[in-house]
Amino acid sequence: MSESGYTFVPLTGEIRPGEPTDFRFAVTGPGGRNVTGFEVRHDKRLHLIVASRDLTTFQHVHPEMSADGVWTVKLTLPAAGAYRAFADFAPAGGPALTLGADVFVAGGYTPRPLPAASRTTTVDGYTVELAGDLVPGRSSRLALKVTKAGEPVTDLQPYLGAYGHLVALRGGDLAYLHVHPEGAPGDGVTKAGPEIVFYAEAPSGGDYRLFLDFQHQGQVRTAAFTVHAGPSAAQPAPSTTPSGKPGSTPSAGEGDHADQGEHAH
Ligand SMILES: [Cu+2]
Repeated sequence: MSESGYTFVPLTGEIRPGEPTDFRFAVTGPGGRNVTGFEVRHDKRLHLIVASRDLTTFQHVHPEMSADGVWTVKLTLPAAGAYRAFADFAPAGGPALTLGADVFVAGGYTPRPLPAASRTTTVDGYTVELAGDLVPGRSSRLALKVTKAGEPVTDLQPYLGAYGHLVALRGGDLAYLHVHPEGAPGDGVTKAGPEIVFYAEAPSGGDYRLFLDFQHQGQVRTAAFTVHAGPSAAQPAPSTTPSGKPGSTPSAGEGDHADQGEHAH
């Protein structure tokens, strides 16, 4: 939640499940004061990502800042449990940062396993197919192909200066990956679908959850995938317990990709 002298400070107390709440926060700078000067990146001064700890819900929203540097956005967190909010911004004259803070919603909580890894997911009648692999320690190309009713979608609309926005979070600790799109609308090269191409670097092996925001026919939707970076999770660790102990059986995700978050604006 702190880096380079900047701190992400949530100001909202209790949040109840399913109730729209004004989520308020500030970013304080090296002097301890609220920062009010931000660079515009991808059309906005600050991008706020909120994911449930189990990575089954995701929202990408754009809060408004008051003159005193307090940001506010209406959030509805669907169920009790732990969430992580990420503020992605660059203070004027400062470094680009992504700072995270935990947000809790009171009530009984049943954690769900990470949905099973898959190269295809669906959202609102769109199918999104992933080509390419996350590779620990180096940048790799990921292409996401959008189709609807079997037909490639070739008229994606620019959203925040790109045909798609991809957020990748590591399953174990919600580490936030920086992902760069290839090309931009209007550059004379980048097509409006069906493929959206990104470069992403996984800092380690393990499971990651990818969330793709794309806009078509005036509506933004989020497609979510679980992907594994590095050697298969099913591989036994070298030289561990000599006998007996059957590994846990991670029969995760019963075809569970109906977890697309809402994209509030
Ligand atoms: Cu954003």
